[in-house]
Amino acid sequence: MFSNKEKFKEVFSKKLEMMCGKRFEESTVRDQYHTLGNMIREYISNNWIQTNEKYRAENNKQVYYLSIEFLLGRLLGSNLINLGIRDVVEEGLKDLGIDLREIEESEADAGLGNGGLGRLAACFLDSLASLNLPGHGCGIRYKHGLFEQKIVDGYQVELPEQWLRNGNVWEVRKADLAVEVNFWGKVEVSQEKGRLTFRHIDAEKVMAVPYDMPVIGYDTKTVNTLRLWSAEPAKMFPIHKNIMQYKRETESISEFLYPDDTHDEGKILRLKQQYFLVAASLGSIVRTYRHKYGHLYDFHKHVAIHVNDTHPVLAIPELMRILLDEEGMSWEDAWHITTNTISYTNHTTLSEALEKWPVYIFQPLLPRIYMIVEEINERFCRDLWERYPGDWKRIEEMAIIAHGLVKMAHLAIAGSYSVNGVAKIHTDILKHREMKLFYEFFPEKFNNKTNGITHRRWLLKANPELSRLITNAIGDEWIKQPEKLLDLKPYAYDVSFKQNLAAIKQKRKKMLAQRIYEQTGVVVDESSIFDVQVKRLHAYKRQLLNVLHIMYLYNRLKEESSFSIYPRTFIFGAKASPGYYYAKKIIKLINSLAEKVNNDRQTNEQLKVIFLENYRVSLAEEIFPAADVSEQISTASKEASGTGNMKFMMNGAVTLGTLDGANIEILELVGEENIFIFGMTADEVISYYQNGGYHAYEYYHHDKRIKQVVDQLVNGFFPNVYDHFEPIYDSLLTQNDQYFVLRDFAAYVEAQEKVEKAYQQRDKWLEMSAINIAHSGHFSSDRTIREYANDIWNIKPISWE
Ligand code: DL6
Repeated sequence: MFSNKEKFKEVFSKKLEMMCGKRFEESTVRDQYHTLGNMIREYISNNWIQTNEKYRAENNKQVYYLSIEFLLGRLLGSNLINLGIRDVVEEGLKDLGIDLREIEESEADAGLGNGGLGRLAACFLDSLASLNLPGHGCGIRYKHGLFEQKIVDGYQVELPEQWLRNGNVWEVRKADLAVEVNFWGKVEVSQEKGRLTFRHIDAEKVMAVPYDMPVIGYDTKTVNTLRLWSAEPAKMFPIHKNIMQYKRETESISEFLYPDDTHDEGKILRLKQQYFLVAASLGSIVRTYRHKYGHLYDFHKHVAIHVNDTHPVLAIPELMRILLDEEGMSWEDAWHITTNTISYTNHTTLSEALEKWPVYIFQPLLPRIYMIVEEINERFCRDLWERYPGDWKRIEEMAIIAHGLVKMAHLAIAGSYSVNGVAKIHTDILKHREMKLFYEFFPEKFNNKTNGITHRRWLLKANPELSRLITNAIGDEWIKQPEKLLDLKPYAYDVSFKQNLAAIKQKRKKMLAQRIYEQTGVVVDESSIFDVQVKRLHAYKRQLLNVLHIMYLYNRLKEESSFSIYPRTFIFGAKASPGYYYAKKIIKLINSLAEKVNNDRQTNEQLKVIFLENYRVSLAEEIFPAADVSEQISTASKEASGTGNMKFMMNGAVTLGTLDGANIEILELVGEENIFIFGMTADEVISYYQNGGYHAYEYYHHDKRIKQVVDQLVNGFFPNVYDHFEPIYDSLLTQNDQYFVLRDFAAYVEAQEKVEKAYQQRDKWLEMSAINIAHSGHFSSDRTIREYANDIWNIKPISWE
């Protein structure tokens, strides 16, 4: 049906009439989207079946990637590209008077994630399938993804997201593969045939119903599966409970994506979500496995289970439970299998994000799982005692359960065979600081896997013009082998290549300017520098530093008649967790600044501030190709890796960043002449923390520029919000600026001046841009996934020959 455009047109119009029950001429964009989506599903179904048959028939080891988040974005466009049928479809639709882009834009973003962690999981799925690797995603089918952000009067307002409102054309409900998950109740212990037996009784049962989504590889027959679990009432509902209440409580498990990864609310629901994901996924993995192999003694030889951060770490006690209680194995055998099956990625060292569950919540909700965690803890502490006899302090610090809390990262490390960080510096901080004691005890488990992004979505799909330019220069091998982008390096000195590069950037800036106008009503200068900071709003990411610098520029433009700048458009996009008061203040601050600056006729030809609401994957695809400057200005040591930095780089933006996360690896690749690095190092930051911080007041008093902008937060500079920014002011002065905003201010101003100068040397700037693109292949998630496959999971590609 996609072999040529005539065939496509015929099938498409017939199918549309059949599916929608109306004449083609009367069809809406939604009808067209559904028809096309269904055609693709039909088209890939044979490959999907064959891939699964291969996995069943062959003895290839499989990996299951368990993640509480998969931030997929829109799927139509990337599926068309991966299948190599986008051109046929586009042309066919054009003949029918339909714009494919309009159809693509009608698709809701599948926003089942908060930010970097969830988007990484989505990139990994794309790479697994494209590399023909047997890897499947397991997640939750949240009815509502990450909230929709509206900006009202400068404030963030959250609306429930509705990605399933018009159905999900990519999913298949598999009700016959549902798994029962048990909560609450108690454990009955008895002696049977000379051994202790544990039975979880009086449990409240929930049905986990899988919805499978195809993960289509690029230019291959491999179609892997993302299995998302939905919570539904079980047939046997608890007799002691009101049925409506039971239904509500059950369904609430998969109703909302947990709004944040750093600020815990609704603890019981969150823990329920975690166990739900784990029990459903393991239940189904083990069922498939038993069907094929019978017993589970070689489970770890055929199956790898990866836990993406600590959220799915209950996979460890759950696998133990299955092996002990269902398979009747000894503790030693079960532990051997479990600790050779599970691997774990750490994504943060922020202490508030390291999950700890109060025992008083954990134990009653998951009584048998808690018993197993207790036993794991006891045995682990005994091992520690043997190695460090008498060192109570160390054992207390490393214990899995201590002071009434279950420490999930400790459980993850003790119960897995591999622990990886997501950038070199992050892994070093884990090994030598945050998880130092664990590294000393289990040095062989720790390893680094620097993050990556799928170049298919973030370059091929998001920036087709740039992709064509690259292909014209170096051929199309880079699409399958992104490291080949390095062949572009000589083109950084090629005049005509750079002219084309500039023209493409300009085109994308024009498109973004149009989007900005539609969304905000503000006209921006398309030839200004597009300086972009898009990411979750968090104090450590320091959107505030960016804001204070803009205020400083504004002040100078107002006060010094001889001062001028190269026109600059500062663009922000960020969602703040609904409960994160401070972050919401920063959003209001950005919007207040935008209002002030954009409406000042004295300055607004040189300076504009834009806040694009509802930052999400599809908007990101419009922003990255249009960016000149990529703001990666977190407090050194705080950003584990960052992946936005890689997406900007791949689209030719130049990084302005601190020595943090993967910025350091970008620097190593492009060289210091092709990046703007400023600010404190991680060692400096950490040493300040160890010595009780620094004196923010000194910077405030000694640097007039700082004093002025900080005072402006509270002195009426922002009309109508007189005391609104006091908490921000306090965070800098009263609370001594824990993210070193004032400390790094001068260095940031200086780096920004360098950026401005460099941008005006057009030829040099384009050279920097091209060098960045050339080196970005290293950050393809294909490289990252190959490293996971070879070093951690020990999985091999399947062959279609
Ligand atoms: O590894 C993906 C991504 C990193 O790039 C970011 O630097 C890091 O902040 C993010 N971590 C989280 C933490 N979630 N929890 N817990 O999202 O992971």
